[in-house]
Amino acid sequence: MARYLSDRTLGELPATVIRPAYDRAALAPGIVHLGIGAFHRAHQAVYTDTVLASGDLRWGIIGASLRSADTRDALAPQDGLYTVAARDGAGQLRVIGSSGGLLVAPENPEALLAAMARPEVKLVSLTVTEKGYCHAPASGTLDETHPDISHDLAEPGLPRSAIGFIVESIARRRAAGHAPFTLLSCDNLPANGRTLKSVVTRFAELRDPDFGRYVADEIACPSTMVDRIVPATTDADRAAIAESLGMEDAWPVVTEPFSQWVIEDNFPAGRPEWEQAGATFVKDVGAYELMKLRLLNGSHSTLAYLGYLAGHETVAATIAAPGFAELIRDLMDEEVSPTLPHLPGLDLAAYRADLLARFRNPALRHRTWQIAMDGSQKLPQRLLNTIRDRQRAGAPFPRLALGVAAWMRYATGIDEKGASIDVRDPLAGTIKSRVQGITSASELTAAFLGLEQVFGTDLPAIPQFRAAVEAALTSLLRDGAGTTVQHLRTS
Ligand code: CS2
Repeated sequence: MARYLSDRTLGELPATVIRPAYDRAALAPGIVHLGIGAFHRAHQAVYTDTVLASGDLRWGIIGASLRSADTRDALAPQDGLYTVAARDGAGQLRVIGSSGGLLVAPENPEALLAAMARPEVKLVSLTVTEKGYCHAPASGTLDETHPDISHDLAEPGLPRSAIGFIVESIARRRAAGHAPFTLLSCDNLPANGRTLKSVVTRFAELRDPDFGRYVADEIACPSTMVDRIVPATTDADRAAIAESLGMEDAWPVVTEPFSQWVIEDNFPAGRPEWEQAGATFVKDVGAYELMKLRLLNGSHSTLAYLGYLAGHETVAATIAAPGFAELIRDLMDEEVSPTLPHLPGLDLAAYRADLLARFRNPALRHRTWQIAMDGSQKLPQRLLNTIRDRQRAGAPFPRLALGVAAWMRYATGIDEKGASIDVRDPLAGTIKSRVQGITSASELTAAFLGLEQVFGTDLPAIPQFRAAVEAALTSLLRDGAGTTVQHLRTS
């Protein structure tokens, strides 16, 4: 029988593999994390692992999946241990031990609520992706018509959404006289702490206005900027890592060496000293967030849609194709950077150069299809808010508009060879019914711009915006993505 990674087999790993240097049995669960996907496991769980290794054992993580049992099924037999492989050529392997309990919310909502209500839990952190906030992406406010929100308001003791779990557990702590936890959003949303606070407060208010006031007054929601590129693990990754470990790991994560975490220092219930692992605590993360969302994620989404349409499977393959590196460089230099506030001590030119190198990392197989998911939730903070700023400044934005048009072209669900695209997006159904049978760029633009939850009411009313998107879409439909990108270079 295959040998697996576990507390029992840790001692048998090759000496080169870094492993938890603390007594895992002595960990107290100070953190409940919602959404234990690859990103959390390669980012916050690693920073926390370093804090635990320093001897502060108060911050063990109870990890919950809000949907599938996959992660728990893979990691529970391994006592929650897994490997992080940081790759850019050579790889370094590190086994992470910070995740202890693993819960699957739909199997047993009560177990998760009980964990979140434990007095030693000081922090509830989240990586539930943009759509997990059940908000309208254009406005950032709670979508009160969201089916999970209606459900969780009707059945507060059996929540489905992260928001429902958070609010019910706050109510239980309050009733039990436990101090509130701090809520830490680690998703790529603008002002993620503020957005989380707004949806949670509104949800609590809908339950009871007095409770809404309590949440508004008592729950701290620091904002964060999180950054590490973490593609979905492949079977080839599993095989290569098993080979190096000399044993199986059912779900390792593969990532880049780069990692960044900037956090607003507002933790009334206390916090781990993540600065020991390189996190930066600041008064205001706003400028860092804008820089990262607009430069990294804006470029990523643009590369994902155009790259997928041009037939490229990964980001590294896309950026290596003719015209793409120039497109992203010019997008960042000419259109995005002028919208960013000045950050003292930060060399923006070096940051942009690093980004291009990170996108080129050939050791990461980051699929364009993966990043293309949930575009309706991502576009506002990645591209549309930047366009708003450019428009206000009277400045052009052809490359940003191309990114938006590429999303539209992709979201029609048919690729350049006429094959169907597996579009994963909460609005996929709505979009499909809106664009059915439409082939002209102008009608498609109009159909998409009618999505108020994405574009708001301001953008569609701006003639320059409409015209730029329609021009880009015309070229994508007529010439295809690869040629459109190459022409940009020569035009
Ligand atoms: C990516 C991000 O999938 C996506 O949408 O743009 O997950 C990106 O890799 C991270 O934000 C990097 O920090």
